[in-house]
Amino acid sequence: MKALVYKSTGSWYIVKDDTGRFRNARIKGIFKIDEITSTNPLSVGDEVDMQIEDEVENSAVITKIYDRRNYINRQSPRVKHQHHIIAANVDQSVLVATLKEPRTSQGFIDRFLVASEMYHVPSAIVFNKIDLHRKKEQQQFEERKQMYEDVGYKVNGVSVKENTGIDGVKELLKDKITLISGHSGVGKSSLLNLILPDLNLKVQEVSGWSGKGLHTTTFAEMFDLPFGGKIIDTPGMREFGLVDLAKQELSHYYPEMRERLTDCQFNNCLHLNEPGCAIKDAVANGNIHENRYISYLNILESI
Ligand SMILES: Nc1nc2c(ncn2[C@@H]2O[C@H](COP(=O)(O)OP(=O)(O)OP(=O)(O)O)[C@@H](O)[C@H]2O)c(=O)[nH]1
Ligand SMILES: [Mg+2]
Ligand SMILES: [Zn+2]
Repeated sequence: MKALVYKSTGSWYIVKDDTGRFRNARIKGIFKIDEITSTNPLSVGDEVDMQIEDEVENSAVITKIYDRRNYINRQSPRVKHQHHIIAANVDQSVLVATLKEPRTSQGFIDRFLVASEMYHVPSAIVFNKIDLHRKKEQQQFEERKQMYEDVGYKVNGVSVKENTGIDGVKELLKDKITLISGHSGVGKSSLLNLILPDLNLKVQEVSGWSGKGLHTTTFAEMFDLPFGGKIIDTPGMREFGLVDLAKQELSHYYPEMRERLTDCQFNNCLHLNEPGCAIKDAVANGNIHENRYISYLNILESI
């Protein structure tokens, strides 16, 4: 019987079968998937075949994994060269960011966007905790919103605490399979609890907030949205390591650069100091946001 993986801990899984029933499943034996070296063979969003093992215990054995439409990788936090597949077969990736408690840097946001472009997964940004914005943050929010919308990304400002802007997020999520990412403490689980009132996901105690991020969610998990679609909550992340990215490719993953690349004099232009560079011209003319170019340089240097 076909089933969909809703939760993966790396050693056991929760799957939903074709009849809509949830089961505890495990893998029997070893099967290799694609050519990826991954610390977890199956991830949330994987389509599988399963056999019922025990009706009473509600257990099942996974016997086959179907080819993935796409998958989202993260560098394993423990082993540098190993990848950890966070989710498979997603329609879009949404970053929850905050300008305060904790602060999400532009560099982190741009790394997220680059990673999504690499996977060919459409992405959007939700700025949460706008209730905490004072004049400075509000101005920064408006600047960033404009900057990212100009490039073509959707940006929403919300407060889960005060229930503002949530309709816009629901519209964004409707009928799609969405992966939610962001630093620990930005309110990913809180957002899901608001959208899915019966859910009761564990969130950080307000008193426990130390500014460090305590990682309240430990495994990625998928949920059905009552208005259509699915959403995947993930553990908070500190950094966005970009796996398998060459310097030469980076500008392809900045949409505003990608569309101008053929205008550079050299086709291997890195847009640093080369003559006839269309990207540097566009930055000088204000057609590419200077902050985006700066983040490009920072990422380039880190590769
Ligand atoms: N002021 C304010 N606080 C919020 C808002 N949304 C969430 N919080 C608080 O932020 C804290 C962290 O929320 P979580 O939902 O646990 O964050 P998370 O992103 O799931 O964190 P991890 O699971 O560790 O990745 C909690 O104390 C929430 O009550 C908001 O809109 N405004
Ligand atoms: Mg959480
Ligand atoms: Zn160039």
